[in-house]
Amino acid sequence: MSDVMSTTTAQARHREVGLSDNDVLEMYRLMRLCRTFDEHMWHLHRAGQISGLHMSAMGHEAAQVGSAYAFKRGTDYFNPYYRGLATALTVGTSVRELMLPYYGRAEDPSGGGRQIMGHYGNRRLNIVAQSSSVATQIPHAVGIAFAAKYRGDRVVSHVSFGEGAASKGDFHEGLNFAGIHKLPVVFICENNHYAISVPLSLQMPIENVADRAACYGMPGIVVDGQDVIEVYRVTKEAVDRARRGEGPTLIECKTYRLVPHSTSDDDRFYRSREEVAAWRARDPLLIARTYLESQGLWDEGREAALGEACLREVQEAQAYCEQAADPRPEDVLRPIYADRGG
Ligand SMILES: Cc1ncc(C[n+]2csc(CCOP(=O)(O)OP(=O)(O)O)c2C)c(N)n1
Ligand SMILES: [Mg+2]
Repeated sequence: MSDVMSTTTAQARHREVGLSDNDVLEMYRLMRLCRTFDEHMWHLHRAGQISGLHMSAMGHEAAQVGSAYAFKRGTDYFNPYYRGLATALTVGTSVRELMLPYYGRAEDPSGGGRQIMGHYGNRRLNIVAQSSSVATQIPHAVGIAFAAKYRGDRVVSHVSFGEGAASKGDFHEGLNFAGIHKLPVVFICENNHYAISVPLSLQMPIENVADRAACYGMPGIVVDGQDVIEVYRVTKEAVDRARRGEGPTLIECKTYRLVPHSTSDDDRFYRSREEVAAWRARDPLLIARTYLESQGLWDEGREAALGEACLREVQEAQAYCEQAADPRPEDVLRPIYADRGG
């Protein structure tokens, strides 16, 4: 694994890929906000203040912010998976909206208090409701891309998933269909090397998920998932390609989750502390921050101010969620079945 400094240069890589200074600062803010939210939810869970569980995006922030930032918010459709906290934030989900499901409140946009956390459905933002069953969002995203092409809409469909999901039939069926019909969909695999406790070597007999793209007639790209600018660069190319009508792309972000699978997991049983420490040295926030500093865009003072602002936003959301209303019993079947009126 290369060391943090080696991934950064004094050269303005962000401008070369079409990102302004404000864009990279915003990308870093989203990554930092996601991390703050994530750590806070972990603490709330351990303190017994939220029920259920928390699934963390820690370590995946660059893969998620870098990829989601390349899509057109308000136009494109998003199909993230349960680890997609930073994806949801980048698409425009507020911290309050992210937190409401943990409290089962009526205002939760993903299901009015009936959906579990980590299912980021949001009609306002074109984030499609998800099933908890791994990989099912892949055929959904392909169906959306098919509809867009059929109608002649210039919409690109986003879908993200883990490498474990890439072993399911949904993945192969989805990519095959998208490849045949040259659909406007970008498949983003966040390969964190584990499906809960199962290591990569027991999930697939090849090194790269992206190598499978060749079977489905689309480009397969491997990218350093810890480097937000690099992830943005390859995703932007794929999104532009899809919007030009040239078909799908499979992108594989090599990444790592820095914490256990969920608040119910203990990763000490299946991975060494040395391995975790080696990946912590390539924490995507550290890499992004080092880059911003090399560009003269960041310093200790700004870091401290951003940290405080993020914590305040998360604490305000918590205060709001604690007093927000529960769903009404009479709404229990809404919106499970279509409302046909009358
Ligand atoms: C069809 C199905 N099988 C099993 C599960 C239980 N499960 C939830 S997450 C997960 C691991 C998926 O790993 P991966 O796709 O690599 O994503 P990661 O959590 O590592 O980001 C499993 C097996 C499930 N939700 N759905
Ligand atoms: Mg995984």
